[in-house]
Amino acid sequence: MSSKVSLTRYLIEQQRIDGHIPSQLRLLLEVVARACKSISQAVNKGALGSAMGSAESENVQGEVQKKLDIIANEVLIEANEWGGHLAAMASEEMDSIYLVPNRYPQGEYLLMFDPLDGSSNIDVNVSIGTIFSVLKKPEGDHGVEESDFLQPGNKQVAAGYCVYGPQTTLVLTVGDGVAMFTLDREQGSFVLTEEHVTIPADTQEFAINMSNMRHWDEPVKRYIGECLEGKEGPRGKDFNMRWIASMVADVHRILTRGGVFLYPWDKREPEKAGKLRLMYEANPMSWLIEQAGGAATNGKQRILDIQPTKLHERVSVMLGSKNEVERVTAYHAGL
Ligand code: P6P
Repeated sequence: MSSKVSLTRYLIEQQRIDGHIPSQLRLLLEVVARACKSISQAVNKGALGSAMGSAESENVQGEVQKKLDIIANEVLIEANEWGGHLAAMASEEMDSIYLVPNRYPQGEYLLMFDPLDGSSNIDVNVSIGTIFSVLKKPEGDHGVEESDFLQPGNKQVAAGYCVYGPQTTLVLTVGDGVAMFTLDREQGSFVLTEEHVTIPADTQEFAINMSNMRHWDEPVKRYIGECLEGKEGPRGKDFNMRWIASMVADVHRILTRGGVFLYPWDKREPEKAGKLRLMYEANPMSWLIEQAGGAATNGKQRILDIQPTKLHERVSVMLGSKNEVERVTAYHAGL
Protein backbone atom coordinates (compact mmCIF):
# COMPACT_ATOMS: atom_id res chain seq x y z
CA MET A 1 0.00 0.00 0.00
CA SER A 2 1.50 3.40 -0.95
CA SER A 3 2.15 5.19 2.35
CA LYS A 4 0.50 8.60 2.63
CA VAL A 5 2.97 11.47 3.10
CA SER A 6 1.70 13.88 5.74
CA LEU A 7 2.49 17.60 5.68
CA THR A 8 4.83 17.11 8.65
CA ARG A 9 6.78 14.31 6.93
CA TYR A 10 6.98 16.34 3.69
CA LEU A 11 8.37 19.38 5.51
CA ILE A 12 10.94 17.30 7.43
CA GLU A 13 12.07 15.47 4.28
CA GLN A 14 12.26 18.73 2.31
CA GLN A 15 14.42 20.20 5.08
CA ARG A 16 16.81 17.24 4.76
CA ILE A 17 17.00 17.70 0.97
CA ASP A 18 17.55 21.42 0.59
CA GLY A 19 17.51 23.10 3.99
CA HIS A 20 14.78 25.50 2.88
CA ILE A 21 12.68 24.81 5.96
CA PRO A 22 14.42 25.58 9.27
CA SER A 23 12.60 24.13 12.27
CA GLN A 24 10.95 27.44 13.23
CA LEU A 25 9.59 27.84 9.70
CA ARG A 26 8.36 24.24 9.75
CA LEU A 27 6.56 24.98 13.03
CA LEU A 28 5.04 28.13 11.48
CA LEU A 29 3.74 26.22 8.44
CA GLU A 30 2.29 23.43 10.57
CA VAL A 31 0.56 25.95 12.84
CA VAL A 32 -0.91 27.79 9.83
CA ALA A 33 -2.09 24.45 8.42
CA ARG A 34 -3.77 23.58 11.74
CA ALA A 35 -5.47 27.01 11.76
CA CYS A 36 -6.72 26.39 8.20
CA LYS A 37 -8.22 23.09 9.38
CA SER A 38 -10.18 25.00 12.05
CA ILE A 39 -11.30 27.61 9.53
CA SER A 40 -12.38 24.83 7.17
CA GLN A 41 -14.52 23.33 9.92
CA ALA A 42 -16.21 26.70 10.59
CA VAL A 43 -16.77 27.33 6.87
CA ASN A 44 -18.14 23.82 6.29
CA LYS A 45 -20.77 24.24 9.03
CA GLY A 46 -22.51 26.88 6.88
CA ALA A 47 -25.99 27.74 8.09
CA LEU A 48 -25.75 24.96 10.72
CA GLY A 49 -23.22 27.12 12.56
CA SER A 50 -23.70 30.60 13.96
CA ALA A 51 -21.09 32.24 11.75
CA MET A 52 -22.93 33.09 8.55
CA GLY A 53 -23.85 36.57 7.37
CA SER A 54 -22.45 40.02 7.93
CA ALA A 55 -20.57 41.14 11.02
CA GLU A 56 -22.12 44.62 10.55
CA SER A 57 -18.59 46.11 10.48
CA GLU A 58 -16.07 47.29 7.87
CA ASN A 59 -12.37 46.45 7.49
CA VAL A 60 -9.55 48.82 6.63
CA GLN A 61 -10.38 48.26 2.96
CA GLY A 62 -13.84 49.72 3.52
CA GLU A 63 -15.38 46.29 2.81
CA VAL A 64 -18.26 44.90 4.89
CA GLN A 65 -16.87 42.09 7.03
CA LYS A 66 -18.52 38.69 7.23
CA LYS A 67 -18.61 37.00 10.62
CA LEU A 68 -16.34 34.30 9.18
CA ASP A 69 -13.78 36.94 8.10
CA ILE A 70 -13.39 37.94 11.74
CA ILE A 71 -13.44 34.35 13.03
CA ALA A 72 -10.78 33.28 10.52
CA ASN A 73 -8.63 36.25 11.48
CA GLU A 74 -8.92 35.41 15.19
CA VAL A 75 -8.14 31.73 14.55
CA LEU A 76 -4.89 32.64 12.75
CA ILE A 77 -3.85 35.17 15.41
CA GLU A 78 -4.56 32.82 18.34
CA ALA A 79 -2.90 29.84 16.65
CA ASN A 80 0.32 31.71 15.87
CA GLU A 81 0.97 34.22 18.64
CA TRP A 82 2.33 31.86 21.36
CA GLY A 83 4.61 29.53 19.33
CA GLY A 84 7.80 31.61 19.45
CA HIS A 85 8.23 31.50 15.65
CA LEU A 86 6.76 34.94 14.89
CA ALA A 87 7.66 38.54 15.65
CA ALA A 88 4.45 40.03 14.25
CA MET A 89 1.49 39.47 11.92
CA ALA A 90 -0.47 41.57 9.43
CA SER A 91 -3.91 40.87 8.00
CA GLU A 92 -6.35 42.26 5.48
CA GLU A 93 -8.79 42.46 8.39
CA MET A 94 -6.56 44.58 10.66
CA ASP A 95 -5.65 48.26 10.13
CA SER A 96 -2.14 47.92 11.58
CA ILE A 97 0.35 45.14 12.35
CA TYR A 98 -0.17 42.80 15.31
CA LEU A 99 2.89 42.46 17.56
CA VAL A 100 3.34 39.13 19.34
CA PRO A 101 2.56 39.95 23.00
CA ASN A 102 5.58 40.25 25.29
CA ARG A 103 4.32 37.31 27.38
CA TYR A 104 5.29 35.04 24.47
CA PRO A 105 8.77 34.39 22.99
CA GLN A 106 9.57 36.49 19.90
CA GLY A 107 10.49 34.70 16.66
CA GLU A 108 12.25 35.73 13.46
CA TYR A 109 9.33 35.53 11.01
CA LEU A 110 6.61 37.92 9.88
CA LEU A 111 3.29 36.38 8.80
CA MET A 112 0.78 38.16 6.55
CA PHE A 113 -2.58 36.79 5.53
CA ASP A 114 -5.94 37.34 3.96
CA PRO A 115 -7.82 35.13 6.43
CA LEU A 116 -10.82 34.48 4.21
CA ASP A 117 -10.46 35.61 0.62
CA GLY A 118 -13.60 35.69 -1.50
CA SER A 119 -15.84 35.90 1.54
CA SER A 120 -18.69 37.39 -0.53
CA ASN A 121 -19.05 33.79 -1.78
CA ILE A 122 -19.65 32.31 1.70
CA ASP A 123 -23.41 32.85 1.74
CA VAL A 124 -23.80 31.27 -1.72
CA ASN A 125 -21.65 28.20 -0.95
CA VAL A 126 -18.87 28.91 -3.45
CA SER A 127 -15.18 28.12 -2.76
CA ILE A 128 -13.20 30.60 -0.64
CA GLY A 129 -9.79 30.44 0.96
CA THR A 130 -7.00 31.64 3.23
CA ILE A 131 -3.88 33.19 1.64
CA PHE A 132 -0.61 33.59 3.57
CA SER A 133 2.89 34.97 3.02
CA VAL A 134 5.99 34.64 5.22
CA LEU A 135 8.92 37.09 5.43
CA LYS A 136 11.94 37.20 7.72
CA LYS A 137 12.10 40.04 10.20
CA PRO A 138 14.96 42.36 9.19
CA GLU A 139 18.12 42.04 11.33
CA GLY A 140 18.50 44.31 14.32
CA ASP A 141 17.21 44.33 17.87
CA HIS A 142 14.67 47.08 17.25
CA GLY A 143 11.02 46.32 17.89
CA VAL A 144 8.96 45.33 14.85
CA GLU A 145 7.45 48.20 12.89
CA GLU A 146 5.15 48.30 9.87
CA SER A 147 8.14 49.23 7.69
CA ASP A 148 9.66 45.80 8.43
CA PHE A 149 6.82 44.23 6.44
CA LEU A 150 7.43 46.46 3.40
CA GLN A 151 9.67 43.97 1.58
CA PRO A 152 9.23 42.99 -2.09
CA GLY A 153 7.62 39.63 -2.81
CA ASN A 154 10.98 38.21 -3.93
CA LYS A 155 11.97 38.20 -0.23
CA GLN A 156 9.25 35.72 0.79
CA VAL A 157 10.51 32.54 2.48
CA ALA A 158 7.18 30.70 2.25
CA ALA A 159 3.78 31.35 0.66
CA GLY A 160 0.57 29.45 0.18
CA TYR A 161 -3.18 29.23 0.43
CA CYS A 162 -5.84 26.86 1.65
CA VAL A 163 -8.90 26.55 -0.58
CA TYR A 164 -12.18 25.55 1.11
CA GLY A 165 -14.05 23.88 -1.75
CA PRO A 166 -15.27 20.34 -2.52
CA GLN A 167 -11.93 19.42 -0.95
CA THR A 168 -9.91 21.45 1.54
CA THR A 169 -6.49 21.75 -0.11
CA LEU A 170 -3.35 23.44 1.20
CA VAL A 171 -0.97 24.67 -1.52
CA LEU A 172 2.53 25.66 -0.49
CA THR A 173 5.95 26.79 -1.73
CA VAL A 174 9.20 27.46 0.13
CA GLY A 175 11.05 28.22 -3.09
CA ASP A 176 11.55 24.68 -4.34
CA GLY A 177 8.40 24.14 -6.41
CA VAL A 178 4.73 23.89 -5.44
CA ALA A 179 3.13 21.07 -3.45
CA MET A 180 -0.54 20.38 -2.73
CA PHE A 181 -1.97 18.66 0.37
CA THR A 182 -5.56 17.49 0.65
CA LEU A 183 -7.24 17.39 4.07
CA ASP A 184 -8.02 13.80 5.07
CA ARG A 185 -10.93 14.52 7.41
CA GLU A 186 -10.92 10.96 8.79
CA GLN A 187 -7.30 11.31 9.91
CA GLY A 188 -7.60 15.07 10.52
CA SER A 189 -4.34 15.71 8.63
CA PHE A 190 -3.16 17.18 5.33
CA VAL A 191 -1.81 14.53 2.94
CA LEU A 192 0.52 15.19 -0.01
CA THR A 193 -1.53 14.77 -3.21
CA GLU A 194 0.57 16.70 -5.77
CA GLU A 195 4.13 18.00 -5.94
CA HIS A 196 6.29 19.71 -8.59
CA VAL A 197 3.09 21.39 -9.85
CA THR A 198 3.60 22.95 -13.32
CA ILE A 199 1.42 25.31 -15.36
CA PRO A 200 1.34 24.92 -19.20
CA ALA A 201 2.90 27.96 -20.91
CA ASP A 202 -0.13 28.29 -23.22
CA THR A 203 -3.83 28.25 -22.43
CA GLN A 204 -7.29 28.82 -23.91
CA GLU A 205 -8.93 29.95 -20.67
CA PHE A 206 -8.98 33.44 -19.18
CA ALA A 207 -10.41 34.72 -15.90
CA ILE A 208 -11.52 38.35 -15.58
CA ASN A 209 -14.63 40.21 -14.39
CA MET A 210 -16.05 41.14 -17.81
CA SER A 211 -18.55 43.61 -16.30
CA ASN A 212 -15.63 46.04 -15.87
CA MET A 213 -14.66 45.95 -19.58
CA ARG A 214 -15.58 49.58 -20.33
CA HIS A 215 -13.28 50.73 -17.49
CA TRP A 216 -10.13 48.84 -18.57
CA ASP A 217 -7.00 50.36 -20.06
CA GLU A 218 -6.49 49.84 -23.81
CA PRO A 219 -3.87 47.00 -23.59
CA VAL A 220 -6.28 44.89 -21.50
CA LYS A 221 -9.19 45.70 -23.86
CA ARG A 222 -6.96 44.61 -26.78
CA TYR A 223 -5.85 41.38 -25.08
CA ILE A 224 -9.35 40.28 -24.00
CA GLY A 225 -10.86 41.51 -27.28
CA GLU A 226 -8.50 39.21 -29.21
CA CYS A 227 -9.42 36.27 -26.93
CA LEU A 228 -13.11 36.96 -27.66
CA GLU A 229 -12.48 37.03 -31.44
CA GLY A 230 -11.38 33.39 -31.10
CA LYS A 231 -10.40 31.32 -34.17
CA GLU A 232 -11.40 34.05 -36.61
CA GLY A 233 -9.23 36.64 -34.87
CA PRO A 234 -5.45 37.19 -34.49
CA ARG A 235 -5.14 34.47 -31.85
CA GLY A 236 -6.40 31.78 -34.25
CA LYS A 237 -7.98 29.79 -31.42
CA ASP A 238 -11.13 29.96 -29.31
CA PHE A 239 -10.98 30.85 -25.60
CA ASN A 240 -13.15 29.87 -22.64
CA MET A 241 -13.84 32.14 -19.67
CA ARG A 242 -14.11 31.47 -15.93
CA TRP A 243 -14.66 33.98 -13.08
CA ILE A 244 -15.34 32.66 -9.58
CA ALA A 245 -14.82 36.02 -7.82
CA SER A 246 -12.58 34.19 -5.36
CA MET A 247 -8.91 34.63 -6.23
CA VAL A 248 -7.95 31.47 -4.34
CA ALA A 249 -10.36 29.36 -6.42
CA ASP A 250 -9.34 30.97 -9.73
CA VAL A 251 -5.62 30.57 -8.95
CA HIS A 252 -6.15 26.97 -7.84
CA ARG A 253 -7.76 26.19 -11.20
CA ILE A 254 -4.81 27.80 -12.99
CA LEU A 255 -2.28 25.80 -10.94
CA THR A 256 -4.29 22.68 -11.71
CA ARG A 257 -4.85 23.11 -15.48
CA GLY A 258 -3.37 26.40 -16.65
CA GLY A 259 -5.08 29.67 -17.57
CA VAL A 260 -4.60 33.39 -17.11
CA PHE A 261 -6.14 35.58 -14.36
CA LEU A 262 -6.48 39.34 -14.64
CA TYR A 263 -7.67 41.91 -12.14
CA PRO A 264 -6.24 45.00 -13.87
CA TRP A 265 -6.27 48.65 -12.89
CA ASP A 266 -9.40 50.36 -14.18
CA LYS A 267 -10.90 53.83 -14.42
CA ARG A 268 -13.49 53.35 -11.64
CA GLU A 269 -11.00 54.41 -8.93
CA PRO A 270 -8.02 55.68 -10.96
CA GLU A 271 -6.07 56.66 -7.82
CA LYS A 272 -5.88 52.98 -6.81
CA ALA A 273 -3.29 50.77 -8.59
CA GLY A 274 -5.84 47.92 -8.65
CA LYS A 275 -8.33 46.07 -6.46
CA LEU A 276 -6.18 43.22 -5.10
CA ARG A 277 -3.72 43.71 -2.25
CA LEU A 278 -0.01 43.33 -2.91
CA MET A 279 1.34 41.99 0.39
CA TYR A 280 -1.10 39.18 1.23
CA GLU A 281 -2.84 38.39 -2.07
CA ALA A 282 -0.72 39.22 -5.13
CA ASN A 283 2.74 38.44 -3.71
CA PRO A 284 2.02 34.94 -2.32
CA MET A 285 -0.05 33.99 -5.38
CA SER A 286 2.59 35.36 -7.77
CA TRP A 287 5.35 33.33 -6.09
CA LEU A 288 3.28 30.15 -6.30
CA ILE A 289 2.54 30.82 -9.99
CA GLU A 290 6.22 31.51 -10.79
CA GLN A 291 7.33 28.44 -8.82
CA ALA A 292 4.97 26.42 -11.04
CA GLY A 293 6.55 27.87 -14.21
CA GLY A 294 4.03 30.67 -14.79
CA ALA A 295 4.46 34.46 -14.75
CA ALA A 296 2.92 37.36 -12.78
CA THR A 297 3.12 41.08 -13.62
CA ASN A 298 1.20 44.27 -12.97
CA GLY A 299 1.25 44.92 -16.71
CA LYS A 300 4.55 46.73 -16.46
CA GLN A 301 6.82 44.80 -14.07
CA ARG A 302 7.18 41.47 -12.27
CA ILE A 303 4.90 41.64 -9.21
CA LEU A 304 7.54 40.06 -6.98
CA ASP A 305 9.92 42.96 -7.73
CA ILE A 306 7.48 45.70 -6.63
CA GLN A 307 8.83 47.63 -3.63
CA PRO A 308 5.82 48.14 -1.31
CA THR A 309 5.21 51.57 0.23
CA LYS A 310 2.10 50.77 2.28
CA LEU A 311 0.94 47.64 4.15
CA HIS A 312 -2.45 47.49 2.40
CA GLU A 313 -1.37 48.78 -0.98
CA ARG A 314 -3.21 47.50 -4.02
CA VAL A 315 -1.84 46.29 -7.32
CA SER A 316 -2.96 45.42 -10.85
CA VAL A 317 -2.63 41.65 -11.35
CA MET A 318 -2.05 39.52 -14.45
CA LEU A 319 -0.82 35.99 -13.67
CA GLY A 320 -0.84 32.42 -14.96
CA SER A 321 0.35 30.70 -18.15
CA LYS A 322 3.65 32.32 -19.04
CA ASN A 323 3.07 33.03 -22.74
CA GLU A 324 -0.27 34.73 -22.08
CA VAL A 325 1.09 36.93 -19.27
CA GLU A 326 4.06 37.89 -21.47
CA ARG A 327 1.67 38.78 -24.30
CA VAL A 328 -0.62 41.06 -22.23
CA THR A 329 2.47 42.64 -20.61
CA ALA A 330 3.97 43.29 -24.07
CA TYR A 331 0.70 45.02 -25.08
CA HIS A 332 1.21 47.37 -22.10
CA ALA A 333 4.64 48.23 -23.56
CA GLY A 334 2.96 49.11 -26.86
CA LEU A 335 4.36 46.02 -28.63
P1 P6P B 1 -15.13 41.29 -8.07
C1 P6P B 1 -12.61 38.77 -3.43
O1 P6P B 1 -13.35 39.84 -2.86
C2 P6P B 1 -11.47 39.38 -4.24
O2 P6P B 1 -10.63 40.11 -3.40
C3 P6P B 1 -10.71 38.28 -4.98
O3 P6P B 1 -10.68 37.09 -4.28
C4 P6P B 1 -11.49 38.14 -6.27
O4 P6P B 1 -10.69 37.69 -7.35
C5 P6P B 1 -11.99 39.56 -6.52
O5 P6P B 1 -12.01 40.23 -5.24
C6 P6P B 1 -13.39 39.57 -7.09
O6 P6P B 1 -13.71 40.92 -7.35
O7 P6P B 1 -14.98 42.77 -8.38
O8 P6P B 1 -15.24 40.44 -9.32
O9 P6P B 1 -16.20 40.97 -7.06
